[in-house]
Formats: sequence, structure tokens, C-alpha cells
Amino acid sequence: MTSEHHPCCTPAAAPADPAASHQVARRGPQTTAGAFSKRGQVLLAGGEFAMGDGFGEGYPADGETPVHAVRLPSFHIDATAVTNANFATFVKATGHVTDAERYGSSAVFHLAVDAPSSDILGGAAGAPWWVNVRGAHWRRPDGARSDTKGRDNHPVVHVSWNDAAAYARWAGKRLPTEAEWEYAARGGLSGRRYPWGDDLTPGGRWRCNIWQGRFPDVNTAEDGYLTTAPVKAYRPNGFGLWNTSGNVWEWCGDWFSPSYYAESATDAPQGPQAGTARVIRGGSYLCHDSYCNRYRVAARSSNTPDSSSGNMGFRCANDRAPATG
Ligand SMILES: [Ca+2]
Repeated sequence: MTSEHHPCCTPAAAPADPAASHQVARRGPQTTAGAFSKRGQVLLAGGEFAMGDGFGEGYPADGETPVHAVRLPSFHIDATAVTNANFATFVKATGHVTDAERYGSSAVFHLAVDAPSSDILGGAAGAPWWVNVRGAHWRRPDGARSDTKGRDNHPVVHVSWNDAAAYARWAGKRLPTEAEWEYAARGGLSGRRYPWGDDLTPGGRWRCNIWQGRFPDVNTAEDGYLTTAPVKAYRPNGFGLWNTSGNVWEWCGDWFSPSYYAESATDAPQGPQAGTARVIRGGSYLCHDSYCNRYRVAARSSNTPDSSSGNMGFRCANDRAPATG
């Protein structure tokens, strides 16, 4: 766990089998690069936007400020998060084994656990609502007694940054940069709080899957979902992208630094050169304004590249066209 890490959002990896962590650290790319693909993606015209929190609502330690101008060339980005069905196709084709499977455990939200008590390995420090569950991984998202039946079109979870990068490579895509992610999530609106505007529930209607009730024990699920929602729940933003706020955190390609915005390049920033944690964006079904308002479009968080949990997934991006030469 790093000093930048926020365990309330997503816990860092706590392997059931600590020896497996060395295997994960040592392994290189596990998949062959696929041919350039824009399947399921939206082409966004390049442009300039104001990146960061203009409302002063972010947590200072997250580094959502200063608001700064960023220019991006045109790029593609997935309309939705990668689903369980998508990830199953990848695993079938490649035999990919996720970090959670190697570690023998992953983090499940306490109200979602569906496993024998002998599989409960403990809570996360400072975030007891996260339970490290033996046998939890993408196919068994709530523990050994669960499966993804009925959730084919839900975002895949319990995937680490390493797993997400391997999927993207196989799919002929890549992970979005943090700047691309925010540009895409804003949906063409300028300086707004959410992908659809400034009101959380315009007209009294929920537009994203977060938490209602009293965290972490009472979730009234007014938005329809206790944990994940289908990737096309609610309505897309102005760019045709679904659920950039809430549902699951999404891995970005960048290393995380809370001071990066003060030094970021203006043109197509790629994030810090090095780091210990990767950026995650968008918040999840556990976000609630009483303790974590990171479902705002400017919000940032991070986790180590081998960590996984029941509320972290990803979507892919791509260049406008394959590199030539
Ligand atoms: Ca919800």
C-alpha cells in the first residue's frame, strides 16, 4: 500500500498465498498483441478541455487541482466497461490467469460475500467493509459460492491493472490515459461536476450506480443496484459513453501522482514516468457523498497494479488509427 492509496475506495492486494506475489511481480506480458481494433468504441474528435476540479470539492491528497488545459488528438474509447462476457472470451482464447487467481484471494464488499466462513481471511486496515475472501476472482466475484450467472453484461471485476493491460493488448487496444478518460467522461460538457451536468439526480432520477443509505451497512439501492449494474444501465453521456461515473472504478494507463497536475504537459499527457500505483477513475457502487464523493468526473484515486477488488474494472481506448511505419 502506498501513501497515496485510499483504502476506502479499493483495498490494496493482500494475497492468501504471499509467495504468489513474487510470481506476479516477475511475470511479463502474458498475451500476444491483437490486431488494431475499434470494436465497441466511439471515435472522439480531439480538442482542448479544462482538466481537474473547478469546484474545490476534491480531497486535497488526491491532487484534482490545479485545473489545467489539456489538448488531445482524436482517439477511440470503449462505450462501456469490459463485461464478464468480454473477459470470458479473452480467458478462453489466451488461458490468462488473473492476479486474484494467482494470489488465491481478492477483496469483496462485506454485504456481498457469498462464501464459507473458512474463506474469510480478514478485513482491510481502515476499511473493515472490505473482506479478503479466499477463492474470490472474476468468475466468483462474491466468493466460492458465487458465479457470474445473470451478470454476463455486468463489468468484469477482480481484475488488476496487469490483467486489464493484458486484455487490452490481446484486444488490439490499450488502456486510456487519465486525460483521455476525463475528456471522454465529461461527454463534451465543460467544467461540470458529473457527465450529465451539475445535479446528481436531475428531475429526481438517478443517473449512476452509487450508494444510497447509511454506509457501510444500509444500502437502500434507490438507483436499482447494491453492487454492479449492467454496463448499459442508465443513460449514456453526450459522447455515447455509459457509466463513467459510479458502477466500477476504471483503470487508466498512467502512474498516479497527486502532484502531477502542477507539472502535466498540455499536449496528450501520459502521466508520471514512474510510480507505485496506477490511476483509477470514476468511482463505484460504494461511493456516497457522506464519506467519498469520488463519483465526480474530476475525481481521482489509485491502487497498486496487482490489486483487485469487487468494484474495480476497466474500459479500453485506442489511437485514431494504427501506427504506421
Ligand atoms: Ca447502487
